[in-house]
Amino acid sequence: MPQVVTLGEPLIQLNAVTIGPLRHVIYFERHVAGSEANFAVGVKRMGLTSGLIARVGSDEFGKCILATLRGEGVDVSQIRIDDSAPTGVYFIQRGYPTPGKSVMFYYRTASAASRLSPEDIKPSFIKGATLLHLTGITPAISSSCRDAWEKAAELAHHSNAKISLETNIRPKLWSSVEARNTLLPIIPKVDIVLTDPDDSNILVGQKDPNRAAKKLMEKGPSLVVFKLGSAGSIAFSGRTVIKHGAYEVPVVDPIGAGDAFAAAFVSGILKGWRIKKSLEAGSVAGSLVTTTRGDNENTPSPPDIESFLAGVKGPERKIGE
Ligand code: KDG
Repeated sequence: MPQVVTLGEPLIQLNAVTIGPLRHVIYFERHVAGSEANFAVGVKRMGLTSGLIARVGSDEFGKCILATLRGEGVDVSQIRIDDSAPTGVYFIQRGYPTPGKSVMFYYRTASAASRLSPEDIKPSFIKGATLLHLTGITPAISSSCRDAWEKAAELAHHSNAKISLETNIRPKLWSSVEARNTLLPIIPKVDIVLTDPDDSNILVGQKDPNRAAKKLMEKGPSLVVFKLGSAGSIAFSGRTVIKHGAYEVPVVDPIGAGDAFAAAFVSGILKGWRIKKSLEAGSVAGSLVTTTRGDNENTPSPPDIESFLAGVKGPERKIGE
C-alpha cells in the first residue's frame, strides 16, 4: 500500500508552445497533469510511495496517463478504465493577457474522471496510508466525485491516516458559495491546509494570512500554509509562524507550482523534517516547476533540492523566519 494516497482527475494538458491567445497558437505540447496526479508524482520524487484513485477513458490519452504515472512509480492500481467516457483535457494559454501568467481552458465535462464515485474507493487503500491528500478540485467536478471525496475523507478520519487539503478553488468549476459550503465542513477532519489569500477569502472571509490561519486553525487543522507566489510562503503551527521567501527564476508557465510546493512540503513533514526545511523544499519545487511547460516534470528529489540551493545566491534565497 502506498504511504500517500490522493484522488482526483488526471488530465491531459495541451500547453501552448508560443505565447498569446490560443486562436493564434499552432503548436501545443502534450503533458500529463491534474492537481492530484501532480501531487502523487511530486511525493514519489521526494522518496515516498504514492497512489492515485481516479478514472481515465479507454482511449489513447487514458493510456498515456497510465503509462506516465506508472513510469513515475505512482501506484495506478486504483485508476479504473471507463469505456463509456473520454479522458479529460485542458489547454494552457501562456503569457496572455497577463505576461508571465497562464490561463487554463477545460474540456472535461462528462469526462471519465467526472464519473468517479464512492464505489471506486477501496477502504484498505486509504486506511493503510499515512496520509490522504485532498484538493478542492475533486468535489467541484461532479456530485459523484464529491461523494467519493467525502467517503475518502471519512475513511482517513477513522483510521491513522492524516489528511492534507490543498484548497485549489477553481472558479471555472463552481461558485464561491458552493466551494465554501463543501470545503468548510471537511476542515475539522484535516491536519494540514495549504491555501492562498483568494481561497481563504472565499472560505473564511479573510485574505490576510495571519487572520485567516487563525480562523482555519480554530476549526481543527494543526498546520496551515499560505502560498503567496512571489512573496514566498508562510506556515502557522500553534503559535509559531515561519516564513520563507520565493526564489527568482525565469518563469515559463506558473501552472502546477502550487501542487509541486504542496507535494514537497507535505513530504518533508512526513519525513519528519522541520517546518522551515519543508517550506524550503516546497519553495524550491514550486519555483522549478514554473521554469518549464508541464506541471510535474520538474518536481525535484531531495538531492535536486540540495543542488538547486547550492546554486542560488543572494538575499532572496531566504527571507525571514
Ligand atoms: O494545479 C494545476 C492544475 O490546475 C492543473 O493540472 C489542472 O487539475 C487541474 C485543474 O483541475 O485545474
